[in-house]
Amino acid sequence: MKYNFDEIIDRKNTNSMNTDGFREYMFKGRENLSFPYKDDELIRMWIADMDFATPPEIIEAIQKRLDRRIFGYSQVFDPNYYAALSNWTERMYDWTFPKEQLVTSPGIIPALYELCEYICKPDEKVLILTPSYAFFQSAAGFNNLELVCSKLKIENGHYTIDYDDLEAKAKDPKVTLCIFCNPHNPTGRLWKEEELRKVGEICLRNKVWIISDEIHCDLLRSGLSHTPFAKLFPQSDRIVTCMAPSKTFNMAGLMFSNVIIPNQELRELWLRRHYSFKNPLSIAATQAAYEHGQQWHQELLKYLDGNFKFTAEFLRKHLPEAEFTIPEATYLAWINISKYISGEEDVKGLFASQAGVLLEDGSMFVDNGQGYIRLNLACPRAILKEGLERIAAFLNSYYANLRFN
Ligand code: LCS
Repeated sequence: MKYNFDEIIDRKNTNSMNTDGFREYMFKGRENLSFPYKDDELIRMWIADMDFATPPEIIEAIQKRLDRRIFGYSQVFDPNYYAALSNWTERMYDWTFPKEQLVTSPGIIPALYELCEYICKPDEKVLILTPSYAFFQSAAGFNNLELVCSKLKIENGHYTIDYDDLEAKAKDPKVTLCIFCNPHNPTGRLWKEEELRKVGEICLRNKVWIISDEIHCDLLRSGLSHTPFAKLFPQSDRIVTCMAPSKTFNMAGLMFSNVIIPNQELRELWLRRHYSFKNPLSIAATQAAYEHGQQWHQELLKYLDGNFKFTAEFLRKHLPEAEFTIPEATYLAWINISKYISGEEDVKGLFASQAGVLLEDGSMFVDNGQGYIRLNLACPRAILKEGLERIAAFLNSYYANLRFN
């Protein structure tokens, strides 16, 4: 390995949400909540960023741009940016798109907020699959659009789409947009071509736009490959693709993402309304990620494979009643712990205060997540081990107490 994913890096006092902002985000209104651990002794497995250093190739590119010393108004003018991104999508997913379809955004979340507004009329509805990343709901809600949920089905730890339910909901003429997570957060499903085709056919024949949020598409178990939704429907201009270097290369704070809008009218509306200036350091960093990040990315996937294997073995041994299948995608473990703990209102508070672990529970996702916790495994193995040990000790004693009482 050229890169060291075992390194433990101090993130405290860097204005990081993960270390410095968790109280406000997770325990709003209860910021004085006290835990038996000091803040920097908590094991943090919640927000979806990584505890690994951003690749040195990216940091060097930022340094090079810093050396130019002037940071005036900037946009992406250099054609090498598109070349870098489309080479990446070609190599990774055997797919590209015309240059003019590409716009950029400070993030996928702000893009979702904008796209909901541009695509939907005020009385229309947005369709999502649940459990869902909560910001899909927020993007609809912010635009006063009603949310319609189709629950994923689960069988033997494997999530599938309920096509009949999806079709019934897509048929509502007021449903005009589906925000689809490809691959899926939090379940980690890497959708097969056949599944994407079925969803696409349902949406398109019912005149429902699709935003395919593909932010997790580079975080797959080694050997697997991602299918961009739009690749399967080249004749349609109603599929918007969102991709970003933020999750893949751990640079969410640089606020730069790609939005591919094939529909000319929608793109023109975006270009008229969207605030178009960009952070020049982020442009340099993103281009470098796509140009020089491949080896780091391959090693990252290997390390994550190891973390998933470690977690699956640990759970089998120490929490045998937990239901967990290694996901095909994301660095997130979605674990059913309902045999150990159920009916608790504040599961994340319980884990923080009793186990000293910050994690997200099913209630932090939209619908259909009861009984689950989500662990972020993108951390050095030693931290992962400590986190899992604390979780097991807490759940086993909680369970023993329940049975005893
Ligand atoms: N879309 C999905 C599906 C995500 O999972 C996330 C981050 C974003 C968008 C955020 O995009 P950004 O605006 O940063 O470009 N997911 C997170 C999560 O599950 N916990 O913390 C962040």
